Amino acid sequence: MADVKLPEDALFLGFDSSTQSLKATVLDSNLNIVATQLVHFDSDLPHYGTKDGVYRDPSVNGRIVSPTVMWVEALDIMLARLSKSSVDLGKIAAVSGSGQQHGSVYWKNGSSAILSSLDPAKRLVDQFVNAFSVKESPIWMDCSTTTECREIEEAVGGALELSQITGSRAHERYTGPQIRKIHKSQPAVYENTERISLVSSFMASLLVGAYACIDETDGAGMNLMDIERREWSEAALKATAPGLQNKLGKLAPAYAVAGQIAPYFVQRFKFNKNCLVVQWSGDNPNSLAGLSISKPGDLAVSLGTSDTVFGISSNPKPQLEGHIFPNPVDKEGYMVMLVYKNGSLTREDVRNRYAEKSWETFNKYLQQTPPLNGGKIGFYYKDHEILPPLPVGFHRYVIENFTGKTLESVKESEVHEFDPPSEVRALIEGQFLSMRGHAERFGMPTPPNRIIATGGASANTTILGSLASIFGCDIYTVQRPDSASLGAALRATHGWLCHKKGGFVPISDMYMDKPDSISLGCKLAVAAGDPELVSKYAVLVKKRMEIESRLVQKLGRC
Ligand code: ADP
Ligand code: XUL
Repeated sequence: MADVKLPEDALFLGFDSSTQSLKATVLDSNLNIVATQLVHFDSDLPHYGTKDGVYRDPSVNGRIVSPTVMWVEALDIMLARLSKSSVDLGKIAAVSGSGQQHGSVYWKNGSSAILSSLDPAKRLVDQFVNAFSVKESPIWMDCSTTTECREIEEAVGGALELSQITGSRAHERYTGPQIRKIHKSQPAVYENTERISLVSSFMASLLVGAYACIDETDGAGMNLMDIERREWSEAALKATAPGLQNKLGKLAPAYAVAGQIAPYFVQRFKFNKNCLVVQWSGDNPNSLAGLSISKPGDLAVSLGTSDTVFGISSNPKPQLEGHIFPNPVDKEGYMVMLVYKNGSLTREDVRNRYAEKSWETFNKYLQQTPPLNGGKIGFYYKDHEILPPLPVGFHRYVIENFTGKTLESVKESEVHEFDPPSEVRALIEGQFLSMRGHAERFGMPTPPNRIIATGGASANTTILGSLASIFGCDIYTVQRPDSASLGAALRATHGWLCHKKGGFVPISDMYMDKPDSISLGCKLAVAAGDPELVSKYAVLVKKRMEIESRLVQKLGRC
């Protein structure tokens, strides 16, 4: 990288269009964070009436959507705020972003003309109100497509076959099943759609004023892409909907440039006309970049709206559980991931019911209850869960005579409710026991070298203490918990360098002369727990996985 340097006064901008908010991180050419900004959907855009950024449709089981134009208006507000801040938008050399994964946007026939002729005198939202054939985008929380999942799996030869082709079996939230549902239930709407974007490529399209490609990493979250060849899979396309390839456009690597910023942003917000828009990608893949996960023994645990566990792998084996995506900053490598739908919103729900609506009380309860919770195990699903696929419901068990050494002679009984402090511990331990059990089953390294925690709840070190005890490793955090927008800013920088160099360069080259950069600065938050406790938790993991299998057999998929 010696021959291409980042210009000294250049800035790099990363967005994160997530479930509850649009966030931004600005880096200088030393990769230090110089500004951050947030637009919160519920409170900054109350006229859409979302709760936690979404609509839960009471009339259709499992349908969860967000109004597409709300994401556009959030960009209007974000750019207005940034341009009024101390950030000189004219100095931004490149911009990229993260999108909540799997969510899809349906552009109405003729909308490319709107994109390419934006009027800088008007807000974006006023110009895009009529651009979408589907006004409410299905998002990752939706689980209304079980029928379509089974149809797609059957058409390609089974769930494992689909996983071997695309990196995952069919999942309700994945874009392919969502597209199939629209094609089947609203054929005229499907016909009236000229382009289907992911949230990531949608936001990139706004910035370049033309349809941006879907990047190969986020594209793996659709059940449509051949993960090895990084091309659309003919079998998966055929199983999903007719004429789909034309509506999806091309795929591009995450480090590629989607285009130059559209004249609209130059005129309205004083961006430099040479500012590059680097392909946007999914929030989890960009977090991988933001946390600089580059060793197979490192795991990331993201505690955001969803909870995710991810790491890297050079040769992962597609299975029925877990997901495989191309690594957005390594041309050959992959990332592997587990995803839970019941993350922060379920923690908030239990906090509100049992801990006086306060994180302080919640933490106090966690501190005053013993590790292993006296054998009290809980399963808390405020929303239909993904891992395991279980419907809404809370399930509680007490493992009597539990010494932590063996499961012989223990008796298990179902109970209605625990005392409030035990509820809090059962919720937190339950999630981390499940993560450990499923990570082991998926072949992720346990105990990991270390865990890097991110997402909103990673600010809570009491919660992280429990993570350290259960996984038996040190827990690190980064300077800011929004690693998805930080990762996007780093990927903007990486994409800029690749562009200047005329081809892919390893992201490690970008850090060589910046050993002190804050973005890399993970710090130890909690040291590894007592090894004896770690092995006691191993016994509890076994018990939990056993109960979980029984629950799945009894209650089935959502
Ligand atoms: P997103 O997935 O939308 O990017 P974030 O990563 O921003 O979500 O996380 C937001 C969540 O962080 C909130 O829903 C909130 O419950 C959680 N959170 C924030 N502070 C704390 C805390 N101190 N303890 C536990 N959870 C917290
Ligand atoms: C990943 C997933 C969620 C969303 C959250 O598969 O569904 O983590 O990306 O934004």
